Amino acid sequence: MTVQTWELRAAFAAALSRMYGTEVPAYTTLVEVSTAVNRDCATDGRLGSLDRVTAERHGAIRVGSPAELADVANLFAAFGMYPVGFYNLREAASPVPVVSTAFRPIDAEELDCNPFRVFTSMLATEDARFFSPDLRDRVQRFLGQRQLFDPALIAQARRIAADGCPDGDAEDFVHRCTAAFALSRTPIDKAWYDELSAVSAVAADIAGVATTHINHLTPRVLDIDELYRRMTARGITMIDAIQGPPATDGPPVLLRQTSFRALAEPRTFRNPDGTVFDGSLRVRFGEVEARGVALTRAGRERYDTAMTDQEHWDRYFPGTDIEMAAQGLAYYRGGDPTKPVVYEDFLPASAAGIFRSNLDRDAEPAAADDHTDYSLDWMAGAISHHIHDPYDLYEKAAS
Ligand code: OOG
Ligand code: NI
Repeated sequence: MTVQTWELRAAFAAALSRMYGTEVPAYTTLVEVSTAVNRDCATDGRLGSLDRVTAERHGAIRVGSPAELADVANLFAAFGMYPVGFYNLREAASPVPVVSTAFRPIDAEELDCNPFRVFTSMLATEDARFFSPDLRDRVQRFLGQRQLFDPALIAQARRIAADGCPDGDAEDFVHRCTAAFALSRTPIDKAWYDELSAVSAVAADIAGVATTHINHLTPRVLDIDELYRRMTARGITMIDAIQGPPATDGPPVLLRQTSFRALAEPRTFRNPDGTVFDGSLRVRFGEVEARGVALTRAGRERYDTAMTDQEHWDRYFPGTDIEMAAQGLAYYRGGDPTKPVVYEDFLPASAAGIFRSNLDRDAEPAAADDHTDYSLDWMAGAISHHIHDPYDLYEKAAS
């Protein structure tokens, strides 16, 4: 007998959540407050049942090379999580040297059973605005020598993606996959980490250490304004703003996110002379999200304009789902305005904002020309997986 894919995915999400809770204790507070907000929030269940919303998480991980991203794609495919969308965060108002995709379930039933998704970023080492040829070569050499995943684990993931996971193998497989994302205790080469930090804090987080780790694990709440108030009342410093659309009386759209500042976590470092010392790093933070209805291409265009003029939101978006549906701005199952299709993806401006807001400071990119060809097609080729277009998936969900 084989395990259902969604059960394997739910077990993986739960195991990562347990591990991350032991690594970042403030995460547990965030989950408690989120759970309480959801319980206290009257919900009609149209954007997901209370159980689904309260169990829902997205993770964020960062890798260094196309080969590492390909391994991640193969690993996540075993859990029924496939790449959706291409995010070029180098194009953001304040650029971050990564390109990203989100691994997630793509069918409505799979999403209903367990919607676990992981926003996955790859360091754009070819971007000359961040990496000189010399540094790029050294980063690529460093990345080429490390191994994030045991090749036997990736081979097993490929077998599971093709044939399913035998009952007896599930526990061990989930355990080994989870462990691959644990924070490493190996001392960090201080000089190398600092050299990369001078280019970009994200570059240091990715290529300054020998493994990858969960950067954050994000619970979903039904009322993010209330969550923000309650976390602040508990004395937890949140970033200045909620990213994404403003609070409105009308139907919630797309995705709203906020986070608390990255906490100093103890890490060990190694000096050039080989001596080891204790220090700390601030790279992991607690994020929370609220999800609304998925917008059509027309709705998304309108959203992008509205975001430049947030005080006048109601000039761009009507106040009811009925009007949203009638104007073709958002997706509803069978066109029925009482059945919104939930937005399952991310927003590039918010993602760049989330990356940024948690850096104490970051270097400005150099004025070099960017001759890279990172794109959705490039990424799909590099990982040998089709990258789904989110709009195709929403069309299908709405039909
Ligand atoms: C990813 C930042 C983006 C989101 O929710 O938009 C993100 C990262 O910090 O690695 O997680
Ligand atoms: Ni996130």
